[in-house]
Amino acid sequence: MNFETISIVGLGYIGLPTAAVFASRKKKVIGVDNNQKTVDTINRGQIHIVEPDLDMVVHAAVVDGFLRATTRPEPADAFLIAVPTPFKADHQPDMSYIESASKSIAPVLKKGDLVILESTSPVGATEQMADWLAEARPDLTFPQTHGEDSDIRVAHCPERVLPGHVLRELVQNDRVIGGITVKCSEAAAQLYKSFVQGECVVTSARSAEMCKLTENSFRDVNIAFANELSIICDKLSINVWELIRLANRHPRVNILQPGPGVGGHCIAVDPWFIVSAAPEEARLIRIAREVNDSKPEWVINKVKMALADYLLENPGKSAKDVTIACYGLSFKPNIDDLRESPAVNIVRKLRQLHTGRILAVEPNIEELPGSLDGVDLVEIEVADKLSDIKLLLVDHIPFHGCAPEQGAVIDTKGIW
Ligand code: SAJ
Repeated sequence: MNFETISIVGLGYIGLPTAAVFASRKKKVIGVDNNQKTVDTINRGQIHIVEPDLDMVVHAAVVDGFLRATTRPEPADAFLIAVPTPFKADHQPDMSYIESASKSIAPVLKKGDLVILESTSPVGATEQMADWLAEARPDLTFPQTHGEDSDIRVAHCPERVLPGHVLRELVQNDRVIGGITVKCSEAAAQLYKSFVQGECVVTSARSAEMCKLTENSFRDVNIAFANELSIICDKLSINVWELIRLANRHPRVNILQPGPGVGGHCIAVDPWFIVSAAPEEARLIRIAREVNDSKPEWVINKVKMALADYLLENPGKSAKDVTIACYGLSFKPNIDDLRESPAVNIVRKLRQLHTGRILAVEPNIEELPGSLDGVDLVEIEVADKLSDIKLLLVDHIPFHGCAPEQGAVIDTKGIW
């Protein structure tokens, strides 16, 4: 099999780095995205997302002529679909992006092509994608009906890179590859081996889908354990951070870190795909989601209690005289990504509840999102000086070792 031209559909946090890495291996890459602005930015050799070093790799790929972006799919030898799979209001997976991406590439497919679904997906999504392709192209044969003799090969290969380390992890991590048939898996493995230094491990499409969901659920369940411990320890007046350090000295214990909740587009989403597929059976996975989702409310209650204490100690004052400073807004430390951030939700809620001033410190951004109207973005020193209650939400490096000298402190990350 010769994959000379590779098309990546969806040029976001996963698709764009993947496109750039293929292009850096001198493959001809056609990136497809339905956002014209994104396409124009990339064709100028620039990027629209924040990821260390990605700007350089994309710039080189575009200047050297290996990467080009377009809004309309064009013929290629392999297609990688890397579009979002959010969940709907009832926590059911939203497959509409995969559906429209499949339907958009169907007209340009030709005999011998390989189609890979990279998006994190509910179990059965790859087969569903293959059915959409087959419906649109009755003139071609597909593996779900024609097995190893099909014209088109279809596989699932979930991404598993950590935002902030995408370029390194894309190359170094092992890949799980689930073809609808063995030949589908082999074709996909051959494609990835052009840049993956980790192992390409082959399985079925359904196991590959479940594997990705399992990885993120494993982390969610373990973070939920840490978050639940933090609430229990607070009730029992035990320092949870010390407790975890002590327990982790046991050679077979490795407790994760509590925090204000779980954010990002992955860990707080993917476990729901397991729950929706097996609602009766996925009891622990559902409860872990609920524990993590309820942590922001617990933090807000801590702030309310600190405010009540403050007013008790300062009888002349009312709530509107009290300034609350919130340290950190991103969904995890040392990034500027505010998507699905529990910190942002907490600050927004506090803005609605509190009549006094609310300050936010976020060293990684220049201006606040519209959802935080009425909050003032300030430097650390200003927040330290002006605030009566300090709420640490993200353990950014600049916040380490600078515990505020005055005021009530609520530290959700245990660094002060
Ligand atoms: N968090 C904690 N305590 C911890 C670790 C994390 O509260 O001990 C919180 C973070 O603050 C953040 C959230 O969990 O709000 C998720 O952060 P993360 O760094 O654990 O993961 P993501 O969402 O950036 O990326 C995850 C990764 N999955 C795993 O580590 C199993 C990544 O490899 C996946 O590719 C990515 O999800 C994805 O796209 O699915």
